[in-house]
Amino acid sequence: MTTLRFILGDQLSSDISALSDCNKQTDIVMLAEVMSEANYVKHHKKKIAFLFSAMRHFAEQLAQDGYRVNYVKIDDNHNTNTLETEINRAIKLLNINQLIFTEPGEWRVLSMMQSFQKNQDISVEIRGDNRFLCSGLEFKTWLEGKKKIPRMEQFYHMMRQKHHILMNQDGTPVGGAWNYDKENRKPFDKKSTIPKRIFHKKSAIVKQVLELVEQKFPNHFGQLLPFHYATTHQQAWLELEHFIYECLPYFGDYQDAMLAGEPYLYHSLISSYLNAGLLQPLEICLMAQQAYYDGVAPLNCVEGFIRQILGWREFVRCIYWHLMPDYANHNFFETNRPLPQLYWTGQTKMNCLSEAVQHTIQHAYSHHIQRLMVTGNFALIAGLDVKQVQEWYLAVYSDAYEWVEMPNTLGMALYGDGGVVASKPYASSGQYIHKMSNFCNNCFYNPKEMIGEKACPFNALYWDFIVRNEQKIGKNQRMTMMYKVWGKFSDIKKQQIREQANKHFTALENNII
Ligand code: FAD
Ligand code: DLZ
Ligand code: SF4
Repeated sequence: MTTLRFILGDQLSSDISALSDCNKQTDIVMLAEVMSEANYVKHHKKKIAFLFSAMRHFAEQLAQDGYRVNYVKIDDNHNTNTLETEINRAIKLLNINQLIFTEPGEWRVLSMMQSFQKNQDISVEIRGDNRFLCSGLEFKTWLEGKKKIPRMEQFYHMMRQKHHILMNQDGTPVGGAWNYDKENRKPFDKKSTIPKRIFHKKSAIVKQVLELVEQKFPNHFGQLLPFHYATTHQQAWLELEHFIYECLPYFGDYQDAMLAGEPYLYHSLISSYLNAGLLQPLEICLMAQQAYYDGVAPLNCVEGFIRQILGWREFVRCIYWHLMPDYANHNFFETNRPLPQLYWTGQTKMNCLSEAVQHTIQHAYSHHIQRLMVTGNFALIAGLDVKQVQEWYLAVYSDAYEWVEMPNTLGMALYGDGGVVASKPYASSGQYIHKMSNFCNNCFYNPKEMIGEKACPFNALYWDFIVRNEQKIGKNQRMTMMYKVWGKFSDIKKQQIREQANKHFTALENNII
């Protein structure tokens, strides 16, 4: 009996469940670079380069550790270029009769794994993903007796207790509160300097992969060079250390701030490494917690950071697996406006969108508040097609896999699930962006104007969104205030706003906004 242990491109952890109990003499560990994974959405060039480089480094490490590794490169002559056909080829070639997987991050890949169960000559085992801190079963048990899925905050309290993170001996949260978000909403005030980021020297593997990506994926979105991503566990760990000491002390304060030309501010940039398995969530939370106890970073920063990983990240994964496959078909606002060109080019007179998309083109990265309140907010209020928007987010960010992208895009940014993830739509006018960034200073539009050539499109589109969706969200208690404000506008003003919104829609269709 020969066992094949298949490791996906985002499963690059030596202690992953598919590798536990591996017999290094007889079992074969397989990784495969395939076109179908790079193309099912046209991933950013940097994302492909990062993953292929990290996969190759990981395979090299496994071989050094004594595993028998079958690695298929994207330019191997016999590569059939899908995961399924490559596994089938290996089954024949290597005489495989047992397949071991760790569950993947996407429903479609799980279906592919399950399809092998139809083959009676093969025994198939799909193991839970031990890199996450809350399993699907635990989540289901936690939901028992609850009328609907609770908000993330409640889940987060449970996770803090379970993992004893930032907890006192008596079961109360350290500092007396669970959440210090009120302290974490400052615009950037120039009082602190923004740390430089570390750049990693390119290994021979990285250099080779960069050439390959340029050659094989010339039409994919985004800039490949310069390329400074970490591609090994050691390098990812350096990134984490750099963040903890240089950025975490300010992370909370400026978590929601946005600044022109500064894609990173004090964010950790670890999501790509964490999601691919180069870092583990618990080690990150423990390191951040230690930084608080050592006086390196204040509680509001440390708690805010830990909440993103122990709370949001785990929560959205549980939501994804709990509600799929139906979840993918939600479209609460029934939107269908095509995704405009500016999402791919960054060419628009709206400086905030131009900045956020430029960051994305250059780095396959944009920090959370830009994803939520700039590109996400605009997609929401302009009523962009939820599928096209999700496809965009999945393709352009180097940390994007469906389990995390979908609940964030469909659920949080677009309110497309009708309120499972978010308690109200994250819709806002230009005022929010004006307050939290300096983007408006260099914009063709004026955030204070509602009507006219220079009126910020976020303003009229915001009100248009509110009005056209009254049936669906008018009764949401967190929205009633906005409906009262709208009700106080004169009829003429209401009409002007809606006409202005229509002008923005026309400009959007003609790519001249
Ligand atoms: P930091 O701001 O430093 O946060 C620390 C870590 O917390 C992140 O590395 C990440 O692992 C975790 N985290 C923070 N917020 C979230 C969240 N809402 N959901 C899950 N984890 C979170 N994150 C992804 O990893 N992949 C995605 O495809 C993705 N798509 C998103 C789409 C939209 C529309 C929005 C609004 C958010 C999305 N996020 C996604 C969440 C978040 O924006 C990114 O995790 C974050 O920007 C990554 O940068 P960072 O590592 O510097 O994060
Ligand atoms: C994203 C990605 C890309 C671009 N390429 C590969 C690949 O060639 N081989 C592979 O095993 N995985 C790749 N991935 C990651 C998968 O798409 C990911 O495992 C699934 O989306 C499930 O999360
Ligand atoms: Fe964005 Fe409006 Fe500000 Fe321009 S004025 S940067 S469009 S919020």
